[in-house]
Amino acid sequence: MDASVNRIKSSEDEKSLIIGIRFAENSAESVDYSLKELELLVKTAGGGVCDSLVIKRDRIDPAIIIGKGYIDIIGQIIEEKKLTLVVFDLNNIRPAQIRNLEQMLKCRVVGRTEIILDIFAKRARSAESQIQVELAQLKYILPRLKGLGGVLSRLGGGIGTRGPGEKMLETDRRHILNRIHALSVKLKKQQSHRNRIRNGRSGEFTGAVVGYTNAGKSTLVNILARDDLFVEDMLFATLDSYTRSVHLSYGEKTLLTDTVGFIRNLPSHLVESFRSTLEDIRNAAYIIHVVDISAPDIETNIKTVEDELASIDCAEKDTILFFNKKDLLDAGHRENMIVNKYPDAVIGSAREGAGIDALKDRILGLKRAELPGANNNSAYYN
Ligand SMILES: Nc1nc2c(ncn2[C@@H]2O[C@H](COP(=O)(O)OP(=O)(O)OP(=O)(O)O)[C@@H](O)[C@H]2O)c(=O)[nH]1
Ligand SMILES: [Mg+2]
Repeated sequence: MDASVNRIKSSEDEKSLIIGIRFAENSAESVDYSLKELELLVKTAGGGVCDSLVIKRDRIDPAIIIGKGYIDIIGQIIEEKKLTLVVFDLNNIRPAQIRNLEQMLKCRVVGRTEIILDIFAKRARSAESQIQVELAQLKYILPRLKGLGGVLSRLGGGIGTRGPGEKMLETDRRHILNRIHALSVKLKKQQSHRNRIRNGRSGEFTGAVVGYTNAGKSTLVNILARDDLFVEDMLFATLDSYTRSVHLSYGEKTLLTDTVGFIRNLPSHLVESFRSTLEDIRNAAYIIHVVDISAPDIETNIKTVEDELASIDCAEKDTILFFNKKDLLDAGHRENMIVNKYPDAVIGSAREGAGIDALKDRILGLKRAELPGANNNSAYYN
């Protein structure tokens, strides 16, 4: 049986309502921030956000997530604004909850995970990241098959259902398991290819540029390497690792690998699937952690990245914090706070080239410290 027969058409103009759930322990700001991020995610996935709603709850209703009273309110918004999609700011919504809500609201319902999977599916370019995304989709879908009546045909198309995994519509569990197996074998081959490339560079001083999505990692690698990587004001512009050579000073260079961005609540299957890409971080001699200094919730962004780094055993690696997008700050208030809190960080702007020399000096410091007897404790601020 050809699994691609039922390929669905992607819809580029879905009009959606996004809904945040606020539990007693959540602050209004954190729920708002997460909802703003979800809005950007939906837009990146090609949809439009027409309205948003925050609903207070003590707990998730096992059948319909929210209370019955809200169903009418949401139903009215859907009708008035002719919406086609409701997106909950929740991961791992149960299939039964989706089915119940869709029946009551007469509208498609998805969660954060589906949106992120969708973006990854759109962004995946290399053979390796395409396999990784498809694997993540299938692993996400597999345990949900039962709740969907055993087949995937109810998905119906649109945001949250696109990507390589969409080929598996109307396909049964056995088919999906076979496909997962075949993809895993393919991925292993790709990974050994990547390992060979990495080993070829083993003598080089290589760093990894990591950070929250949209922090400016690719822009920074561009300016450091004077190269032309794909930069865009959207989440997850980069899904593949790229390695570039960067001149530090006379006769001294480093290799720098640009990596996929992190985000709060990254679906666990995706983290798992992108492990091989993350291997580039693990194998790096040092890390440049890029932080968007203008982001509303810097501390949570930093913590998200640090937690991910810890989960791949990279917490102890030499790390240079680079606070980017300094040009977006009005007054020096936030900058002073950063300097006080992170005295070793470099503050600059990849777009304007500020802080780049200081950053190169810091890298050079790390490189020289690798040599026996070297002494380099200097810190640079910009
Ligand atoms: N104002 C300003 N914008 C910047 C700066 N650096 C990057 N940007 C912008 O921020 C957006 C994201 O930049 P990218 O370099 O793609 O960010 P990234 O971290 O690689 O993002 P992902 O690969 O999507 O995770 C783009 O619109 C950049 O032009 C900066 O120093 N100042
Ligand atoms: Mg990037």
